[in-house]
Amino acid sequence: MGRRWDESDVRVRPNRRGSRPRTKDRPKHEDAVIGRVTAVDRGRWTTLVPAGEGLPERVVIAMRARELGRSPVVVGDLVGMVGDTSGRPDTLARIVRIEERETVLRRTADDTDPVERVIVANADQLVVVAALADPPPRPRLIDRCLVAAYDAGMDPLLVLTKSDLASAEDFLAQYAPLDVPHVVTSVITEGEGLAELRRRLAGRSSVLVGHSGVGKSTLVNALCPDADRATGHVNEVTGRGRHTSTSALGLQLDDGWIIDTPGIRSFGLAHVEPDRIIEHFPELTAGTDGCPRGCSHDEAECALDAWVAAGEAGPGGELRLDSLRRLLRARGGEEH
Ligand SMILES: Nc1nc2c(ncn2[C@@H]2O[C@H](COP(=O)(O)OP(=O)(O)OP(=O)(O)O)[C@@H](O)[C@H]2O)c(=O)[nH]1
Ligand SMILES: [Mg+2]
Ligand SMILES: [Zn+2]
Repeated sequence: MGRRWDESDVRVRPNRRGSRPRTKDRPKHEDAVIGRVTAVDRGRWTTLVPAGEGLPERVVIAMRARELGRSPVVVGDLVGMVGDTSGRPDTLARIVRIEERETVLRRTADDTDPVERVIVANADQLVVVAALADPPPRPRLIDRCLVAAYDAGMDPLLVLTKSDLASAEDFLAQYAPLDVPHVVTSVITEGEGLAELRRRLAGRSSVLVGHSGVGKSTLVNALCPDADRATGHVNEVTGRGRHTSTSALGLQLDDGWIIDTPGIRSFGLAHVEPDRIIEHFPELTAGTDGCPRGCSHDEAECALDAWVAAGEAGPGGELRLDSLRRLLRARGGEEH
């Protein structure tokens, strides 16, 4: 299954702002073998190591070396390993370093989870998955996921599932001014959506996020038949999924990677600066020159209102400003 990858597949490019790479110790272990983490389970990291030095592509299970300290090693990380990296049964390698990360998707501590978490590393596309029904879409959570994508320097893609149950039209209208690419899918009726999704995943490293029960694992199974990801039923009483997936899993596509994650209830965003969001509204950025220092861009003194009213942001400027404010507000407060 799938195309092999090697280190040349890891695109080298200047870190985008906000990817917050770890600076890391230069290799002490020159002979370390590089693998990509695909799963983490109770102190064991599953990695995929490309063919090399007479060995085929293989799955290598590893523990972390003590010298790694407390730094998290997450799905998507490229890690250097020493020890037994043969991938033979009952062997265990040691992770001695984490390669510099291109992106980091994180969420800050919030009411539902007191710990800041790095969710995945090195993904370049954040696929925000929402169901059109069962469970109903939660725009606020979607907005927060978009903010997280902008903050992490990842391209967002909105995937609306279960189109066999409800139409996407009304829902999409509120996203139109944001210009986020979207795909509408149904695993029941299949159709064009899944093919379009495949095209958008090609050549990329994508992570699926969304509420429990929206159909993330179902999508992954449709995209990679070997995945055999467990899928769950949406609870009829609460309308919520049961959190069928309990940990992240990286899977290789013919061309690219996809990471399935457990359903989230919230997305803590306390770490996100307003400027990181405004960067994604290029026609508005010049309008902030007239703002008072430290402007939140969501206050009476903000210069953006006058700028937009004067037509400086072009047609549709008002709707764009509304969307910007919606995302700015999405950073704080309650989520529904
Ligand atoms: N009608 C319909 N049901 C779907 C569709 N996609 C998924 N489902 C159903 O939705 C339920 C939840 O799907 P999962 O794939 O387990 O959802 P998930 O997002 O992985 O959930 P967690 O792992 O809990 O985060 C399952 O019963 C699926 O069969 C769809 O397009 N249409
Ligand atoms: Mg799942
Ligand atoms: Zn302002």
